Amino acid sequence: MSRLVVVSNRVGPVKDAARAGGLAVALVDALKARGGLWYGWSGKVDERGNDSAKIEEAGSLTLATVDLAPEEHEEYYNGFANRCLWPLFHYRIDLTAFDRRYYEGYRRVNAKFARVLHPLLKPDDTIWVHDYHFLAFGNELRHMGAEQSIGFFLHIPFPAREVLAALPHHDAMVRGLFAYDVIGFQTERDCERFRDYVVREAHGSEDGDKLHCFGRTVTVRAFPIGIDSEGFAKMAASDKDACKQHDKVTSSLAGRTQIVGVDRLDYTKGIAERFHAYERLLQDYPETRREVSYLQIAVTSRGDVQEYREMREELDGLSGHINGAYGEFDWTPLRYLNRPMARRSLAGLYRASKIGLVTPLRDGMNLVAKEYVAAQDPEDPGVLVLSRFAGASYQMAEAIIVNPYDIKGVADALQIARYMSQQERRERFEALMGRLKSEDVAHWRDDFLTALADVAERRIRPTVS
Ligand code: ADQ
Repeated sequence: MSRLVVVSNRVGPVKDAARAGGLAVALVDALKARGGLWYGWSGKVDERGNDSAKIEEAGSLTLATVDLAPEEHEEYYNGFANRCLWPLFHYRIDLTAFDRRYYEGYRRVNAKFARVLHPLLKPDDTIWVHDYHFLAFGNELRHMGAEQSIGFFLHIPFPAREVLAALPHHDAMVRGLFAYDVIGFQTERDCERFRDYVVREAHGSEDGDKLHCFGRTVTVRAFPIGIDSEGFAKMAASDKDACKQHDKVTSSLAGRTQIVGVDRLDYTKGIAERFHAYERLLQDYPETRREVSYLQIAVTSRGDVQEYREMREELDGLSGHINGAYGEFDWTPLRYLNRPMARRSLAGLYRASKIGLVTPLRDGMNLVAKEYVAAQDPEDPGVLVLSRFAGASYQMAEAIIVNPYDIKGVADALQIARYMSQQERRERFEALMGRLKSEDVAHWRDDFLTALADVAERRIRPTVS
């Protein structure tokens, strides 16, 4: 088997991946079994922004990282990746910064990452590049003469053609993507949008799961990312810390129904809309007061970006308002905590919560929805209320599917979840869990790497644009 080289913006943390969000969680799970090289940014900003990799061993993995110079961090990471691509790909054109300086910085940093990795590569390596930070990376690597198989997986949604066309360099960006051999998306919908762009905007053609354009051919397919479902279920049921957390939460609830939300603090996650929906539940169904308790855990991310600071202020205000208006001396309707939790404790918390509320406005997949279900007690499972705009909704039809913009609809769904019979909860859980097990993170990894290996066997070496 050839060596696997994974390229992603952040490398690790191998031990506490949850702090770094969904992508790190998935990659640690995927890489641990196979070993290989994991390459990306060190997370450090250094005046000199070094141009060579720091190599470390971490169990079966080798980690290779580079630092960024302050202006690289500002233009590539804060700028183009997080203030342009992230909002645009999540349909927030209103929050998108179209700054040419950011784009230039992004191109330069993609080229730098390629330049530093190139001498570390072996001829038969398989390279798997991740996410919107590296749209241009494969093309840069090809320019340096790399002939290895290179696959790309996008963790966030691919936007509709008209939305993408708002990006001044959309054509160069899509052309660059054709340097990859396989392009993977989270859902079939994302593939459809990509195909639509390539065929209608770039005048390419399709042939099954192949797309021809710019004189090249790529395989385009959906590979819905999963979690280590069995491992997570086992942890929730029997890990010492998970059980401790479960018991602590259960006793503090004194028989109330807990609704739980767990997110990175991000405007795509729809947390403000969720707070409004909860308030609507308390308003429209007064009997829920004192009977429910909503716990929202939101770990701060991208604190340097203005929009994120503003959102934090808005959420602080809303949570204060709800508790001020509805709270009692002995009942706090909403507990809102800005901190990371250990994965084990999170598993126990999910299991102690009768309703999982996952209502992003847009999300590539959303792993919290999957973790919540995997953590449930099969005999007496909780109910997942899930946004139709999370990629996960296409695999999780047995959740209560909601439109997160429809505040009243979400409040009603919470009420339906509260009264759902045990029999129905079990039936829904069994269907969901069955699919979570067969479409887990190992399946995602193997499926993608098999597709890449298939292409490699038949491939004519790519040329550069
Ligand atoms: P994220 O946007 O980070 O991921 P998500 O898929 O929900 O979103 O993953 C978040 C991860 O971080 C989960 O594993 C969760 O348990 C963990 N987490 C969140 N808050 C936490 C907290 N307070 N404490 C501890 N852990 C916390 C991106 C895309 C998603 C896609 C993933 C994977 O935006 O759409 O599902 O990558 O592809």
